[in-house]
Amino acid sequence: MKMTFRWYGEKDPVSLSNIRQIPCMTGIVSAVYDVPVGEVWPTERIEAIRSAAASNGLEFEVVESVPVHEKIKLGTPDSGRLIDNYCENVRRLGKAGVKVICYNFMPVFDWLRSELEHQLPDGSNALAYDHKTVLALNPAESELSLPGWDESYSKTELRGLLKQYEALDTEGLWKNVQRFLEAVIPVAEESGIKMAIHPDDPPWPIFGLPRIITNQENLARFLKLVDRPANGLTFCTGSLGAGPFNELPKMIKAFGGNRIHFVHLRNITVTPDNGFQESAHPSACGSLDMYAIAKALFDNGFDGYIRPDHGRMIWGEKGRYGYGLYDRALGATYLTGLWEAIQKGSGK
Ligand code: DNO
Repeated sequence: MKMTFRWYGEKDPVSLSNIRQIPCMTGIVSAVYDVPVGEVWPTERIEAIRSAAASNGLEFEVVESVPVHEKIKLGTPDSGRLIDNYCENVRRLGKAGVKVICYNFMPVFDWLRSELEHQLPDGSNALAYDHKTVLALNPAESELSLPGWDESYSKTELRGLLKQYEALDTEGLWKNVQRFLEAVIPVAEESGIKMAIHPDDPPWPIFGLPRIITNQENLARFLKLVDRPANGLTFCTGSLGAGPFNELPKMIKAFGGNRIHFVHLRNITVTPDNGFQESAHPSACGSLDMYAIAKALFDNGFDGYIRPDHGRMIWGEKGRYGYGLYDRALGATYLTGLWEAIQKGSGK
C-alpha cells in the first residue's frame, strides 16, 4: 500500500513541503488543472508536477483526474477526436511515470453536496448532502444555485445538456462508456497505466441524469465491458458508502486485488432519507467500519494507492472544501496505523 495525498498544484494552499511532513506519505495525487477538458496536456506541464513532487521527496504516480469531455459521455459524432486526445494524455502520463489515472463518467456534475460548511457538534465543519434540498432544485426550470457548482454552463447550456442526456438514457451512457474503454484501455496497457473509474457521488441519479457507477452489480457490469486489469476502479468509500445498499467489504472481496487500483478512504455519517455528512476518518466518528474496509483490502491482496479523502475543516483552517491539510493529515496517520495493525496482526 502506498499512502498518497491530493495536491491541487501551485495554487493549492496546502504546500508540498507540508505534505512531505505527514508521516509515511509517499506521493501526491495531482493533475494539470488549467488545460480545457478534452485537450492534450503539454508534456512540460506534466513534467513540472513530477519534478516539484520529486524535489519534495514525493512521487507522482497517480493522476486525478483526466476529465472525460461531456461529448464523449454523450457519444456525439465529433467525440472521436476527443477520445484520441484522451489516449494521447494516457501515453504522455505513462511516459512521465504515472501508474494510475482516476477519472469519472458522471454526466454534467461531479460530486454533489447541499452544504459545504455543515457545522458539526465539535465546532468543525464538513460537506453534507441533504436529498430533499437537492430534489427541490430544478436546474431545468430555474437558476441552479448549488454550493460548489462551478457554473461552467449557462442556464441554457445546462438545459440543453439535460435534454441530451434524457434522450441518451442509461443504456446509451453504458454504450458510450464501452466505446471509451475500448479505445483507452489498450493504450493504457501499452503505457503501463491502470485506469481507475471513480464511483458516482452520491451513488444514485440526480436531476434525471443517468448515473451508472453506483453499486456492486453495476461495477461488475462495468469491469466486464473490457475485462482486463487495466480497466479498474477507484474504490471511494464515501461515495459508495452513501448508499446503504452497498456492502463495502463484500464489494472489495468481489473486485479483489487486481481491479481496485486506487482507494479513497473517507468516513461519512449516513442521515435519514438518503442524506449524509462527512466525518472524521476513524470508524467511531461515522457510519462506515474503516477497519472492516481496510481489512478487506488487505485480505484481498490490495497493493495500490490509498489517499485520505475529504477531511473536515478544523482548527480554524480555511481551505479548499474537503481538501484542507489538518484533518486529511490526521486521517492519513490513522489509516497508516490501521494498516500497520492489520498487516502485523496477519503475521505477514
Ligand atoms: C471529490 C473527488 C472527485 C473525483 C472525481 C474523479 O472530491 O473524489 O471529484 O476526483 O470524481 O474524476
